Amino acid sequence: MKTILIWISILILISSCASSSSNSKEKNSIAQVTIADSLAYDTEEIRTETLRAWNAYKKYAWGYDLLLPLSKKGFNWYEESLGISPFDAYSTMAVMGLDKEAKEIEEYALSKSWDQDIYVQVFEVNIRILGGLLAIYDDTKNPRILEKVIDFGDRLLPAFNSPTGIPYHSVNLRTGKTSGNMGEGRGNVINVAQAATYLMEFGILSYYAKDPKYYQAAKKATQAIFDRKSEIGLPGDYINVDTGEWTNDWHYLQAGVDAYYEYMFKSNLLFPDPEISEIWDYSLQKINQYLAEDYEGRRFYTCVNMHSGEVVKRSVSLYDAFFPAVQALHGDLENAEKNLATWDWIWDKYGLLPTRYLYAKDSVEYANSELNPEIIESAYYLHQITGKPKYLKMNYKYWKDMKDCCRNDVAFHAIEDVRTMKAKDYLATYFFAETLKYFYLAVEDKEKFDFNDYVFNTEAHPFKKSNFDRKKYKAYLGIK
Ligand code: DMJ
Repeated sequence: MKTILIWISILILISSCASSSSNSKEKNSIAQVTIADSLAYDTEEIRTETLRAWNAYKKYAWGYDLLLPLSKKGFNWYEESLGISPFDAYSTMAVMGLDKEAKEIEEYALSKSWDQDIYVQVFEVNIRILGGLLAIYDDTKNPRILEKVIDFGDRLLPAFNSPTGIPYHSVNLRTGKTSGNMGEGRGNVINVAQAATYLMEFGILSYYAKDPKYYQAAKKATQAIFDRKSEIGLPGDYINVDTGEWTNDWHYLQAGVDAYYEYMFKSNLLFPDPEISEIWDYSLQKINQYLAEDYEGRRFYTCVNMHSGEVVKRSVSLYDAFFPAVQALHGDLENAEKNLATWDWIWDKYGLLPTRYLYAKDSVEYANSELNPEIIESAYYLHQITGKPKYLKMNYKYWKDMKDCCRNDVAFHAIEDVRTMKAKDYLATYFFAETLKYFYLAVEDKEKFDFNDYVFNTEAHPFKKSNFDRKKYKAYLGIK
């Protein structure tokens, strides 16, 4: 009986959305009522699915970085485990009220030693481990967790000791030695996202440690990229950390650049810094001028040459689908809605997003799809910001499709090819941090989690704005 009622409520929601046109009357008209009607069911189901996948990680892969859900074993990124999944999972457990699981992860974090003789990728461990640890501290205020966070942050800092202030690709957690990762002869080259996605975690760490050194390192890296923009105001995509020279002259919003923009905007929401917000305002104008392309009636953000601004490839990647969320949060709803409409259109072609899509050829370039969160994140933001029910409907659809193609007997798995839906033996750590969380928050009660109270890092760890005192942050971060 309950199931029938639930489905009736979803059908009412979907048909209401379909019949309401995109005029202003749509705004707020059905959203509240229908969300309220279907709330209990949806949060419940997503919570149950989260627990199911989490218990599979615990059973088959506890202590490893992540779960291989088809072969049912653990997998590590490096020769020693960092145990990444729990750090990524904590804030999702907390948001879902899974207190026992959250407590277990807090204990696990306390037991973890970072004195490991391994080279770790600074970008990836910053957003997942440092971000995850900060989320635990933000939530618990456990001083022993703060010691762990500071210890981890201190082990990343040597990566920023380069002639340019741009971090090296990898750092050894024990020795502080650094390394590149681009292969023989390419020198210490990294992409823009790896170079300059630190303002949020390092800002929060500076705030809690009351020590500006972290934020200042992150800021220097962001400024180092921005200062090397071309004559038309665009950065490239790959840069030599030692010389500051661009080694590739393409520019886009795809993985490799994406979070550089996300952080120069979002960090200002927690820690307003005029020098960073100026960089964001300038950059956004350039994105709109050079990357936005209307092609056959749809909005794309394309790949251009950083010097000429000419289109070099009509390609988009599923990572770019984070940008409607940023546009909407910035207040540019017109472009946010156009942009997300394109992503939803691509989703409908395949029932998932392929990793890379060539829009002028209407074909897939990289066909894999790995439970990524970006389109869900943007639909969640746009629903919260506009109140339009069509964005909630989108997330229902994505959830249903993802369950159809990617759910197995123990958890969820990635897809090797969206055209065949062949399963891939991989469950990325961000599935716990981001994908499940955004699905859940899309239908969560505003009284339990108010979107307006938080800023999410790029790995969806939520930080409450009111935790950061507007009178103190400048001193703690060293902002003039
Ligand atoms: C996440 O790890 C982060 O959001 C990152 O910034 C890029 N995208 C992946 C998930 O797709």
